[in-house]
Amino acid sequence: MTDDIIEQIKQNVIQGRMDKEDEGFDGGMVGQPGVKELVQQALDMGTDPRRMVTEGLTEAMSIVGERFEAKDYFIPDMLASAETVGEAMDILAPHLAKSGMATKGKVIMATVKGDLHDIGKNIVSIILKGAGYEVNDMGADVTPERIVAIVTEEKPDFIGLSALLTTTMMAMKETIESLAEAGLRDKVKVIIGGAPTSAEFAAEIGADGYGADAFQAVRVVEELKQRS
Ligand code: B12
Repeated sequence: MTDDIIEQIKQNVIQGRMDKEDEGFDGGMVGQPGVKELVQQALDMGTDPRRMVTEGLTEAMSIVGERFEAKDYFIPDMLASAETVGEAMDILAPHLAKSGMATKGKVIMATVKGDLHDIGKNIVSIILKGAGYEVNDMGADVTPERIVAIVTEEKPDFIGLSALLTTTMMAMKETIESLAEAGLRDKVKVIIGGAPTSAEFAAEIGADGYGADAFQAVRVVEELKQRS
């Protein structure tokens, strides 16, 4: 029974079905319970919320990631799945805290100073959250000073910086320099992303990693965790 409902949660995340009104990626699923209803039902049955996260949500998102890389899924499909995970995590969060499930790490996400593009950064935040990280999303146009302040206060494990403009990419370098000046550079790993950036640019400005998309963001964070 428990295995069944976890499998149903997984399949409905893959289908991007938030609730019973949704068609699903393959279509024709209106009327069947979606992720919201299934997660609530599973909690009512006493299912371990940790299993829902690891065997349901996380496994589903890695399949969505594979489909995205294979170009079977496009951004709206990936977003629909990611949003179901976000919703499920909101329902599960208080139960996870009670069950003592530690998050995999804390990530601060921000689009850098001068840049208002936040769609990609929002996707990365949702996918990292779905992968089990605690994410504090600071929004767009975030100055180096605000990043230094939040790192001092919240002591995150990672910072994810996003930039979509060639003119704002350099604010990433500025942010890293400000962290160094504040004596915080070795306290936090910095990963970057956004269309004009690259692994070479990351190395050039002294970032710890680069991700071309949200799933690579998860991969880079996991690799950096293993190394530290
Ligand atoms: C939507 C959009 C806007 C919207 C933004 C709305 C919003 N809330 O984000 C609005 C209309 C506000 C806008 C404004 C401008 N825009 Co605009 N915009 C775009 C557009 C069409 C799509 C960007 C997008 O959302 N892509 C989809 C997301 C999912 O992709 P993504 O951001 O790359 O994110 C993925 C990866 O890069 C990665 N990633 C992203 N961040 C991070 C972070 C980390 C840590 C990691 C690991 C990975 C990662 O993962 C994400 C998910 O897979 C692009 C063109 C394009 N086709 O890309 C132009 C574009 C980025 N814009 C451009 C420009 C010039 C502007 C303006 C200057 C226009 C103007 N003259 O006013 C302003 C600047 C405003 C500002 N100060 O920021 C140019 C940039 C050119 C350049 N090389 O600098 C582009 C490329 C259009 C063009 N071809 O000219 N824009």
